[in-house]
Amino acid sequence: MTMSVDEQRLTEELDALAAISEVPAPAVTRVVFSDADLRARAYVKSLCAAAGLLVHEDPVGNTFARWIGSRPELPPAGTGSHIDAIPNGGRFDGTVGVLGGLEAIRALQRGGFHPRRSIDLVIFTSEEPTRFLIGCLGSRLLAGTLDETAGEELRGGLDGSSLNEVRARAGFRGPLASVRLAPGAYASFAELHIEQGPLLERHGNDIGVVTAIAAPASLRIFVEGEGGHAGAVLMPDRHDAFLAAAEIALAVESAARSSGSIDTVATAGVCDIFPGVVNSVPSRARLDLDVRDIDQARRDEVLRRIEQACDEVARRRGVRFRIEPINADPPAACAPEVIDAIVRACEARGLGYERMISRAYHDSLFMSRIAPTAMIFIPCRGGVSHRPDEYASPEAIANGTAVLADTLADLSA
Ligand code: HGY
Ligand code: MN
Ligand code: MN
Repeated sequence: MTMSVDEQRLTEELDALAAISEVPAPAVTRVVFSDADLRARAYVKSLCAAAGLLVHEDPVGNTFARWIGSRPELPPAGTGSHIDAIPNGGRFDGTVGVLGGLEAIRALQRGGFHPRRSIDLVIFTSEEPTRFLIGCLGSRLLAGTLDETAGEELRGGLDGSSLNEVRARAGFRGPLASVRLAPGAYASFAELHIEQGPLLERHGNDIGVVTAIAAPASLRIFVEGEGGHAGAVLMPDRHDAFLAAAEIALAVESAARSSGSIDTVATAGVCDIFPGVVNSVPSRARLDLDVRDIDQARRDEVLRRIEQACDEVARRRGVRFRIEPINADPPAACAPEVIDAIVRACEARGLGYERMISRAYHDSLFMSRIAPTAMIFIPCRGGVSHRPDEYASPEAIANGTAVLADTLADLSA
C-alpha cells in the first residue's frame, strides 16, 4: 500500500484551527466550552464528516469520529488528542494529534487501506486544567477515574458554575456516568503529540516513542493571615498571607530541586492575593501547585515536604494553611505492542527515533487505564510549548502523521 500525507492540507487545517481563538495570533486561547472551543469543535467535526467518519459526542463533549472497519463488532483502534488550549498558549499542543490523526486516516483511505477493526479519532474534552483545575477531565471520565459527582463538585470559570451547568450551556447533557468506557473498549490507543521538550531536536531525531508518562499532581494551598493598613501595622506585628505563600512557593521549588532526580518538577503557577490593593497587608493568599515526576514515590515525597513546609511557616509567621488536593495520579507505562508498532513504522520509513518518557501529561495517561496505549512525539522548536512561539515544522508534523498512519494500519489490521 503506498500512502502519503497531504502536508499542505494538514498545514492549512492547523492554521485554520489556530485562528479560532479568543486572542490574536500567534497566541491561542481556547478554553473548554468557551465560544472559541465550540467553534473549533464544529470545524473539526465538519472535517471528520467530510472524510466520511461517523461522528458522535458523549455527555461531557468527548467527540468520537469513527472509520468503520470490516469487523465493526471488534473493539476499535483509537487515536486522538485535544483542541482546547491554555490562555496565551500555542497552536500545536493537542491539535497535531487531532488533525494529524484525521490526516492519517485520510491518507490510509487514499492509499486504499481497509481496516478490519474500526479506527476512532477521539477529541477529548478539557485536557487542560484551565477551567476546572483538573487536567484530562474528559479522558478521566472515560477511564472511570472521576465519577458522576464531578459534575457538581468541579466548579470553574469566573462565575464558579459547576461542570454540569457549563456543559449543559454548551449543549452537552446526559449522565456523566455514561461517559465511562469499559476496559477493552479499545483494542489500542496511539496519540500523536509535540514533545513539549528539547530532546528530539537536541538529538536530531524525527520521532519520540513514548514508553512512560509522568505522574501529575496538583493542589491548592489557602493561606489565612491578618490584613491591615500598609502604613499603620508595624512589621513585627504583621501576619502577611502573601509572604507566607511566597515562602511556600520557594519551598516547592527547593523540594523539587533536592529530590535527587532531574525528573522531579514543581511549579506554583497561580497566586491570588486578597484584598490585592497596594496599601493593604494581604490577609489571604492562594497558591495553585503542579508537581510531577516519573516516579510516584518521589513525587509523593515532594508533596509531603510541601506540607511540612506549610506547618513550619504557619508556626513562624502566625498564619493558617489549608491544603486542597486536586489530583495525584500514578504514572503510565506504555504498552509494548503499541510501542513496537510505532518502532516498526519508524524503521520502515527510515526515520530517526528514540524511546523516551513524557514529562507532560496527556489523555493517553488515562486511556492507558482502559487500553494498550503509547504515544508518538515530534520535535518542537527549542522544546517550547504552552507559549505563543510554540512551533513544529510541517515536515515534522507530516513525519509524525505518517508514522501514526502506519501504526493505525498495523493495529487495526
Ligand atoms: O500540563 C500538561 O502536561 C499538559 O500539557 N496539559
Ligand atoms: Mn498542554
Ligand atoms: Mn497537550
